[in-house]
This record gives sequence, C-alpha cells and structure tokens, in this order.
Amino acid sequence: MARVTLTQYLIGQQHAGRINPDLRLLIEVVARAVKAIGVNVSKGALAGILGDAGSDNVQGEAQKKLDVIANEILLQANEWGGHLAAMASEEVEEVHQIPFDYPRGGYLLLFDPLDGSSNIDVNISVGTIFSVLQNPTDGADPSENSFLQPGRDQVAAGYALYGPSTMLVLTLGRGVHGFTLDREMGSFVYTHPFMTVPDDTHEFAINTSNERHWEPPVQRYVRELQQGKTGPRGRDFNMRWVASMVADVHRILTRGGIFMYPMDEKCRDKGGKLRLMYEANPMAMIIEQAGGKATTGRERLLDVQPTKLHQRVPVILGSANEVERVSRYHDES
Ligand code: AHM
Ligand code: MG
Repeated sequence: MARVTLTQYLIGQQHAGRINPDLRLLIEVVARAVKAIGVNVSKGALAGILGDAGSDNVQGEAQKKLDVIANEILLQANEWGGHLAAMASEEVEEVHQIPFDYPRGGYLLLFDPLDGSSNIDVNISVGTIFSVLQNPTDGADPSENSFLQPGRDQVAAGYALYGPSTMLVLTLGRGVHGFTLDREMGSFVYTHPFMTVPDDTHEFAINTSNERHWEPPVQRYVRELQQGKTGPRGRDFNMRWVASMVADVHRILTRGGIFMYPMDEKCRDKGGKLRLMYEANPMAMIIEQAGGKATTGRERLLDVQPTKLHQRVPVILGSANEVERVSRYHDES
C-alpha cells in the first residue's frame, strides 16, 4: 500500500474543504518543530543537554535544559509563517506576540514544549502537547483574554511522543489520527487512522503515592479497582504510571484505560496539578474525538471556562464507562 505522509494527509484535508491553508501550514510547522525537538531528545547526553537549566519557569518549577530548547524551537519555528496571531507556552509567563516585522494570521497556538520533563534525565518517553484556537480579536494584538476560551472551541489539538519511535497524534475535529516519524526519510507517515478508546478497560493510571491526599470519591474508585476480583468490581485491574502524560494518554488511545491527576490536598490551592490550556484541554479534545470522556470529576473538561492562561485543573480521562463512574462517585459524595 502506498504510504501517505502528514503533508499529503493535510493537503487532502485542505482539498476536501476541512481545513484552510493557514491551519495546514500551522500543523506542518508544528510537525517540523517536533522533529527538531525529537532530534535533541534522542541525542541525550551526547549533546550535553541533560540536566537543569538553572532557571525556574512561570509555575516556579525548575526548568530542564531540554524544556528551554524545546520552547525556543517551537517559538522560533512558528513566528514567521504568517499563520499565527500569538503563542502561549508553559515555559513563558506572558503571551508571546509575533514580532511586528512578520505577518500575522488568525490562530493562537498554545503548547507544553516538553511534557514529563522529570523523565528526560532517566531516558524515558517525554512529549510535546499543543492546542490551536481562533484569535477572537481579529486584527488587534491578542491579550491573555483572547486565549481564555473553553476547550470545546479548540480547532485542533495534538501531541508528539518521543518514545522508541516518534509519533505525532492529531485531531482537527474529525477523529484522531496518528503519524509515525520515518527517521531516514524525515517525514511523518500516516500509520494510525481513526484511533479509538474502548469504552471499557482493565487498566488505570494514577500516582498512588498521593492516595492520602485525594478526595473521597477518587479514594473509593481506586480502592475498588485495587480490590479486583474480590471487590465490588468483580474483576482484576492493572496499573501503569509513566509520569509522562503524553505516554500515559498514548497508551490509553492504543488499548484503553483511565488516566487521573485528580484534585488533592497538596495541589488544592493551585486548582490541580496539570495545566488546563495546554495539557488538559488538548488531551481532552483528543480523547473525546477518539470516543472517550474527559472530566474534572465535577464538570466536562472541555466546558471549563478558563480564567487564567496558566490555570490548573483536576484531570480524569479515558475509557468512557470508567470516567462516567468516577464522575458518578463525585456526584454521590
Ligand atoms: P510537567 O509539565 O512539569 O512535565 O508536569 C506534567 C507531568 C505529566 O506529564 C505527568 O502526568 C505528571 O506531571 C506526573 O506528575 P507526578 O510526578 O506527580 O507523578
Ligand atoms: Mg507539562
């Protein structure tokens, strides 16, 4: 069978009237940037890029050298193409405006340049997550307010996974599509059409070291899973936790599961652990497009009205029947 590259796939979508040339260019540029990030990630110690950068980001977290490099690659790649009105990044406090000598477009791009960065130094999979919004204030310089749109308004979302192979997983609002990087050819090849999350699963992902800090509905849910065959669920469940959201979500897209970073007492004052705009929302759009569900426990994630660019939220997503059950336990408590 003839191989279809990401470029061919996107041109096909454009010819079918599903995306415009600017959105096509945007995705192509992001794909080019993640190839460059992937090259750096794979060089590891050979390129002297492991370890801390010696600085903190807006979240007060120590930046890794690769956090900084990945952020720079994405900002620079996307500045000059004329498809963007502005960008926002986990690693940058303010909205990143397009330098005034470059043309501007109608889209806003948000990203977590290198998610799961605690895994870099131990050579475990990390990823890039991105979200695309329309600039609501056409013509004017976008402000933080321009970005504060609920996740259901995203026009596209995706992630790159730097694993044994590098993959780009993308939704343009019509299903979820996966592409695998052919390193010799330098192109992403369409390998995973219409990825789906099964409604049921026997796998869950949560950092159980936080168990004592969780709220009662999550404690109840996980306890029942752990009781397995002898508990109320009447069957055994398996647990996985990579501590790279991209890798955990990719596993769920491949064979089902439920991922939780719920509200807990450690992160309550911050609103949660994961960031709404460039972690939770793009992943929620992908999971819903694949037939799964995504919630805070109390509300559909894609309906959360953001109030801050770097806002955090509780995240529960994956196989529909399990996510519904966790939501029900929240309602009941
Ligand atoms: P980061 O953006 O600083 O890398 O943090 C996000 C990551 C997620 O990828 C992952 O699910 C979670 O943090 C792991 O957290 P923990 O170390 O508490 O298990
Ligand atoms: Mg992150």
